[in-house]
Amino acid sequence: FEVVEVASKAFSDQKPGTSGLRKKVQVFQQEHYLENFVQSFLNVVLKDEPRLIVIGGDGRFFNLDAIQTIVEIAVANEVPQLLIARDGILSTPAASHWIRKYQADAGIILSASHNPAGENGDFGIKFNGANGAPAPEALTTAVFETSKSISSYKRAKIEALDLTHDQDILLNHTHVVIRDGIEDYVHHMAALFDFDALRDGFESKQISILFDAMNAVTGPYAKRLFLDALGADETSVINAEAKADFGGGHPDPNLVHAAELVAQMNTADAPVLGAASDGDGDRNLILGKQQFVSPSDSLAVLLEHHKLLPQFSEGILGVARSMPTSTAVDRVAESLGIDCYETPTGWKFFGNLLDDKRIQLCGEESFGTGSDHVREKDGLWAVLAWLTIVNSLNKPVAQIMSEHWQRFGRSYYCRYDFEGIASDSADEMITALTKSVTSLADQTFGNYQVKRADIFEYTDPVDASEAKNQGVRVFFTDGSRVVYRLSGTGTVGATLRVYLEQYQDASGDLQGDAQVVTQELAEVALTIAKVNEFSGRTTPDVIT
Ligand code: VG1
Ligand code: CO
Repeated sequence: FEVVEVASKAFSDQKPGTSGLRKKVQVFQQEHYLENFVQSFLNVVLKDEPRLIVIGGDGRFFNLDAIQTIVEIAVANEVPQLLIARDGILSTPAASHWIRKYQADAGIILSASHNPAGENGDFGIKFNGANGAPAPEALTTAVFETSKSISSYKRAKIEALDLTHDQDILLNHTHVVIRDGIEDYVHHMAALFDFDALRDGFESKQISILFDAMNAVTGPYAKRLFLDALGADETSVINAEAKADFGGGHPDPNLVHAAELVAQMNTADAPVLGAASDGDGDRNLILGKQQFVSPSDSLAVLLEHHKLLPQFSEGILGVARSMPTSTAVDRVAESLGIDCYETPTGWKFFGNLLDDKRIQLCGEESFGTGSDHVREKDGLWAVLAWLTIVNSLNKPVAQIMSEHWQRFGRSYYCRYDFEGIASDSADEMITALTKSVTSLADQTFGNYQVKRADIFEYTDPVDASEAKNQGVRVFFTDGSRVVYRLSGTGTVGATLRVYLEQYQDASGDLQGDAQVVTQELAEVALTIAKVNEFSGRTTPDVIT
C-alpha cells in the first residue's frame, strides 16, 4: 500500500477541555479534522520514540471510522505497535489498565463520555500517557499548539481493518494487534477483589444487584463480571448492549438520567445495591434500596471502610478529591490521620499523586471514584468496592449511610447545572464574580454570612506544575460553601456549574433531603453570581 502526505489546513479550535477534545460528530467528520489532531499528537509524542499505542473507544457512532483513520495515520508514521480493542470496545478504565499492563507509551481513547451519541450527537478523543493517566496539561497544550499550525499529515492507504476478531497484522513497520478489550479488565478486577466471597454472597442472596449499563460501554463488561464471574441473577444487568447511539439516551449515571434504575430501587423488592455507569465506563452511581449515595459521600464511605477492600487491608497511604467535591472525605481522612489532597476538577490532576504514592483512593462529585489500580476513574471498580462493603457488613446501604453520618456529620450536597448559556454571557458572569471575590467577605445574604471568597489555584506537589482559575469559591461562616465554574466538557455554548455544600454535624437532622436542605444556599449562590442577570436563567437544567 501507498503512504501519502496529505496537505491540510489547520483548525483553530482543537483545544482539549477537562477530558480531551469533545465536539459534535459533524465537526469531527470534517475533512482533515481528526487527521490533523492525531498527527499533531504523534508529532509531539514521536520525539520520544513510542513503541506501543493502545486504541479503543466507548462504541459510539464514528468510533470505528475514527479508529480506522488513526490506524492509517499511525502506520504512515511508523508507530511500531498498535494494540486495538476488538470491535473498538474499550472502556476508559480498561484502556488505562491496558496501557499499564502492556507498558504502552500512550493510549488514544475515543469517547465523549456521557454526552449523547449518534449521528447528531457528540464525539471525543482523549490521549493518555505511559502511566495510563489522562495526558497532563503540558502535553495537551503542546498538541493544541501543534494543531494550530499543522499543514499536512501522513496517511497509509490501507483497507478497512476487520476488528471483529482477534488477529495480528503486519502493516509495513507497524504490528497491529487486535484483542478482546474486556478479558484483561475482568482479570484485573478478579485480582483486586475477593470473587469467592462475592460469589458466595450472591449465592446466599446476602447481596444482589441491579446494574444499568445505559446502553453504553459497560454492558459487556458488567455481564462478564456480575453474571459470568460472580453468578448474579440474569436480570441483574439492564440496558447491557453497547449501542452506537446509546439507545438515544444520555448515559450519565445520576438521579435524572438513570431514572429507570432509580424507580426500580424505590420499589419494595429492590435489590441490595443499584448501580449505573456512563458512556465510557469511568463514572458510577450507587444506590441502596430507597437510598441515594451522593458521590462525595461514596468516596468518604469507601475510605471509612477501606480495610474491607483487599487492596487496602493493610491500610491506605492517602486520598484526594477534586475541589468542588464535598469535604465528607476530609473528615474521614482526618480521623485516620492520613493526607487528603484537594485538586482541580478532572482526573488528570490525580495522576502524579497516585504515581508518587501520596494517595491510593480519589474521587469527584461528578460520579467519579477510583484507586491506584489504574489511572482513570473506574465505575465498575467502585461498584465492586461497594458490593464488597455491603457483603462484609451485611447491612443495607441506608444503614451504612446513616451510621457514617452519625459518626462524621453530613455534607448535604447539590450541584446545579445551567446548560447552553451563551459563552460570552457565561464568561462575563465569571469575570464579574472573580472581580467581586475580595469585596464579598463579611457580606450577609439571608441567613448566610460570607467568611471569605477566592479563586482556586493548584500547584502540583509532585512536579510543581500550576493550574490557575480553577473555580470561584465562597465560604460562609456556618461552614457551608458554594463553588462556581464553567464546564470543560460541553459542546454547545457554556455550562455553568454551581456546587452547594451545607454541613450538618451529628447532633442535627441527618436524614433530610439534600435539595431541600440546600435550597436557601442555592438562592444565595444565584444571587451572589447574578446568574439571572447574566444568563436570563432562574432554574437549572439539571440538579444532581
Ligand atoms: C466533568 C466533571 C469532572 C469530570 C469530567 C470528565 O467536567 O465535572 O469532574 O472529571 O467531566 O468526566 P466539566 O469540566 O464538564 O465539569 V467524563 O466521565 O465526562 O470523562
Ligand atoms: Co466518563
